[in-house]
Amino acid sequence: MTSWEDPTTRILSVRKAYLDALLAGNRKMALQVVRNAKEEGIPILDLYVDVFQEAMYEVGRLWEANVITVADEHMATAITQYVLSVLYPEMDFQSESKGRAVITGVQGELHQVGANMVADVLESDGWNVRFLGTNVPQDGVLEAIVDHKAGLLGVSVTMFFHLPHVIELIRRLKTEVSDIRPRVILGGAAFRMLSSLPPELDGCAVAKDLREALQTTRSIACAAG
Ligand code: B12
Repeated sequence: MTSWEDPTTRILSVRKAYLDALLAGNRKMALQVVRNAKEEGIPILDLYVDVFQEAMYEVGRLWEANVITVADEHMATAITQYVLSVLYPEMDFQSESKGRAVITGVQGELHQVGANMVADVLESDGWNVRFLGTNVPQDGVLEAIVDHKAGLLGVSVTMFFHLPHVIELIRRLKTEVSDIRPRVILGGAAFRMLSSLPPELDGCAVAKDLREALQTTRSIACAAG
């Protein structure tokens, strides 16, 4: 096998080409890189985690180091959101239903890309998903859970300083919503860094990335029958 055929080398070169397109502000090129990779048979999950997520983390490092501007970072996010929206209707959707889910970013949280990816991939895995976006007021999340009769609530938190909002949301879910008891899965950068959950979040599942999110939600769907 040449190094070009090695899947690890290949995904790294796709990531580099995608990142170059983001930094050049070239939407068409970003989409083309992804389309070529899909045609070569690179699984969508690998594209989401190993290309989009890792490229965005690199954008964050370059921004923090002042190598790129805040406008470059916004542009990279806009391009990634554009690419996600093009890929979404092209996904393979499982016909067998796993249940109903609400996915949201917590109140105050402006980071949306991770939650968006989780919503799309869970939907393609058979969940009937309502994706609320991010920075959703708690009342709105609770209403959406009741309205959608959700068996699963996924909450995304990037910034540590938003943890009190998720704690309050879960407290209100337990005390104010009586007839629906969705299982809760938490994710986002804040949970990637926490070594253990605060006691108020006992009973919630945590996923560090999309792969773990799929594994955990599949076992939740099995347990729910
Ligand atoms: C784009 C970006 C922004 C954009 C977001 C726009 C948007 N529409 O999303 C804007 C400009 C708004 C922004 C603002 C800020 N940002 Co910012 N941002 C980023 C950046 C570059 C990329 C984020 C991203 O898209 N990541 C890619 C996604 C796919 O990764 P992810 O969220 O981790 O998601 C994966 C998993 O965590 C998991 N997951 C995520 N959500 C969920 C949910 C569930 C239910 C599950 C199961 C799993 C799951 O699955 C995903 C896929 O595997 C990051 C860099 C980074 N390391 O992420 C900085 C970063 C997160 N931001 C940072 C900072 C400091 C800020 C600001 C405070 C800056 C400021 N001074 O204003 C504000 C805070 C805003 C707020 N109140 O929330 C820091 C945070 C450092 C820290 N931990 O303290 C980072 C790390 C940049 C850096 N290197 O310094 N940001």
